[in-house]
Amino acid sequence: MREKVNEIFQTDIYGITCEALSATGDNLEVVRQMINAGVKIIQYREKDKPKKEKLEECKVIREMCKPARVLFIVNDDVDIAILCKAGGVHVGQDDLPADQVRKLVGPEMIIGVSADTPGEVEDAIARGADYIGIGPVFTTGTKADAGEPVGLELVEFMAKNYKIPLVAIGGIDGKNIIEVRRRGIPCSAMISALVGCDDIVSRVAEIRKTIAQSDC
Ligand code: 3NM
Repeated sequence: MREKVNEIFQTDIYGITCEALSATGDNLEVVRQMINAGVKIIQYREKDKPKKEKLEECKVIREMCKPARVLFIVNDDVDIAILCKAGGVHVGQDDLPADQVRKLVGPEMIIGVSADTPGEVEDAIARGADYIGIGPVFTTGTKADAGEPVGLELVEFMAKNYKIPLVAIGGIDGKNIIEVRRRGIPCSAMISALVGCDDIVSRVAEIRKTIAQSDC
């Protein structure tokens, strides 16, 4: 997968789990619906579950993603990503740096890093990150410590100045995704806009219709 990272991150929607916010109350159902909706990148993100439980869920999700050719990424837990043979792992600024993560995960796994300043992006690139998550672009209620919104100007700056695949995150929904795309980042990560609805397949179809009707 890693050699195809540029191609993979041309996709429009990067889905992220959050059981507490999900309409069905079940991560596996959320993932099943995301896969049926044609979402091609799915991240497992659970802050409050015991690791043992997270590993079991991730093993099941990995098996669901494989036949659908969906890139499965584990948030934060490098050990779980290795153990469930995920396609990728995503780390924040307070987690292990990408060059150290690489030593643990080997040459094949995709490493994503959250960064919200040019300095953080350049550091992550120098340490061998494969993609960068930028946010929060808009106000979000999903991540308490996300900080102030970085705004669309930064999205545009990052898109113009860095060749590495970028993912926009934070407060993105079926409407403002168009603004993010217009500023040059094709791939948007979403939690509440997807997991919070009963029918993720219809929601994704609606978002894609809006994208198709827009000029970007
Ligand atoms: N990371 P929603 S914002 C997980 O800025 C996460 O790095 C962020 O949730 C960052 O789509 C965020 O519901 C929450 O706003 C995204």
